[in-house]
Amino acid sequence: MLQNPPVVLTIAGFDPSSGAGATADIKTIAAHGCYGVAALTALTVQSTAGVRRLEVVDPALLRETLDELKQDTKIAAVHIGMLASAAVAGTVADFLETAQLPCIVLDTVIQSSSGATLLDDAGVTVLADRLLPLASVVTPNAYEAAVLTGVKVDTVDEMKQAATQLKEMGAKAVVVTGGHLKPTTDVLLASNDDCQTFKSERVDSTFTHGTGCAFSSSIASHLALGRALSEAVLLAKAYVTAAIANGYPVGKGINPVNHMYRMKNHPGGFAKRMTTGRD
Ligand code: PXL
Repeated sequence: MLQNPPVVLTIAGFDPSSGAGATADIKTIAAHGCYGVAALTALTVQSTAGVRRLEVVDPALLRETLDELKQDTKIAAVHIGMLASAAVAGTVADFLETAQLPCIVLDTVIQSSSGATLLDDAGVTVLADRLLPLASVVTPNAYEAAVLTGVKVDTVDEMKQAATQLKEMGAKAVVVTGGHLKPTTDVLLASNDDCQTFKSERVDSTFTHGTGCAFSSSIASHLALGRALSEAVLLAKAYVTAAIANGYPVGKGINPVNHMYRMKNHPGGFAKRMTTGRD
């Protein structure tokens, strides 16, 4: 008998171009064979050309959505992306403090790659003080690690130091991503203080919109499927690298990763495979 796919909850903003944010997370979660549900924190006006404006969701509406999903589904993992404001970040912290949910992956979204602010300064304080200790793992990039720790984060050694500092601030485990490095290098500092580095060749591609969301949602999906954190990070890095390499131009700006690249292996698509039972 087929087992039901585990449910992964993403708490994230809406990017209408679906390169980043909740709709991109849902694609990533589906690509891993999990079932995605979403609670929106903000609406953005954006395309591949950049973020124009954002509108924060009413925190009461977000809380009702979270409570509704929690009482209806068995959530196997939680992914947290863009939070927009201190009020929204506080609402998510309030919910998680009582909800007792497993495998919480906190992607510390602060700024878009085009430079738009996606979390206000008061929100960064709530994220650091309240959400960091609630998460099973936090996944800052080098810039976010620098904002959260207050120190420069550029080299692999600095990424390791930042990860140690984030653990001292209450994080259980930390992955600092170094997509800016050549080869790209991610540093995992596990809960038992084991430190691993993950390297992959830098893909020469501009299809990089949404890499952080895809990486953190992939980790959440692997944890939901019962994998250990170090395996989840290894597989998530491989997923994002392939998703960048398989990108195609949707718009005129920084184009999205191809979340569904694995479907290319099935000529005729999933519909044929599901109706015939053959690839
Ligand atoms: O990549 C960070 C990010 C997360 N969530 C939303 C976004 C962005 C970047 O633009 O728009 C909704």
